[in-house]
Amino acid sequence: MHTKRVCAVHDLSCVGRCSLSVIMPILSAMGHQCCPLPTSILSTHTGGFENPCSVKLDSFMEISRINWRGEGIDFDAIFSGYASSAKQIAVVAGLFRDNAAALKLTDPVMGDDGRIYRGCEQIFDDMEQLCRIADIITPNITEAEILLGDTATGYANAEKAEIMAKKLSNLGPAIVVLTGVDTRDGFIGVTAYDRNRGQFCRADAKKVDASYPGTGDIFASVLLGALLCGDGLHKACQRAVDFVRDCIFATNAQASPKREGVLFETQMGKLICSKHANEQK
Ligand code: PXL
Repeated sequence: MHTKRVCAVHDLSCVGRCSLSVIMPILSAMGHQCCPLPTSILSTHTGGFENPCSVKLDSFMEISRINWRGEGIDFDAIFSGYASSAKQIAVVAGLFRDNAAALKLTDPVMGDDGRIYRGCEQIFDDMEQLCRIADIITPNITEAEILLGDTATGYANAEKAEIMAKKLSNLGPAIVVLTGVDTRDGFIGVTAYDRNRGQFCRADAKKVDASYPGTGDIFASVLLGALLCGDGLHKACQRAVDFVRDCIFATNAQASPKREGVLFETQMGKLICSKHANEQK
């Protein structure tokens, strides 16, 4: 299998274990080349730190896209997430056009637990347009509600999640993976809908009473990494759910502050794929 090249269009939050700080090591561990295109650089993420300082990279992003087009650089997958301007989302749409054959995964990062992340209100409509042209989207319940124009509650059980996932796939993406679903008593996980197969699937894990920033980014990275390794949708969802659960367990065991995110570093060995490791032999 040739090494897959992923363009990851997310912010770089220097402290707090989210976005590119977790995406790059995860995709690398899973055997893929990760080329970051930072949307912004922030001193910390916005969930739990007082005053992050940040620099938007809108012009840099567009120039990079043009540079890559001139160099004939293309990608097997485009993976987008947190964006803070319409211009940044337009660059992602440009990358989608430049890489027509790529797998296009959009995580429409806008909020969680019924609350909107700072600075994300102004990009709702542009994010919805981007979701329409993606192949896979991975919203949490709050983001799904925003995309569907519903009041943000942040809560859905499996039945409600199936209805939401199907509605979201009507916007355009063939696969919708809804995260943070109350799948069954005492469990939490994802509900996925594959429109081309007309099939739903679920993956879940025993609920732990804790939530941390960055787990959505970790989930989507492992999901994409697994799909690029050739796993089917259900297996890829379960691998991603299991990895997030393991990270949360490891973090709770050390009583680490919530805003520092999950201690994913200690769990990375679980992502290394023996298929890749044996290829040099
Ligand atoms: O993990 C989502 C995320 C990404 N980027 C930034 C964030 C957050 C969540 O708070 O603040 C900057």
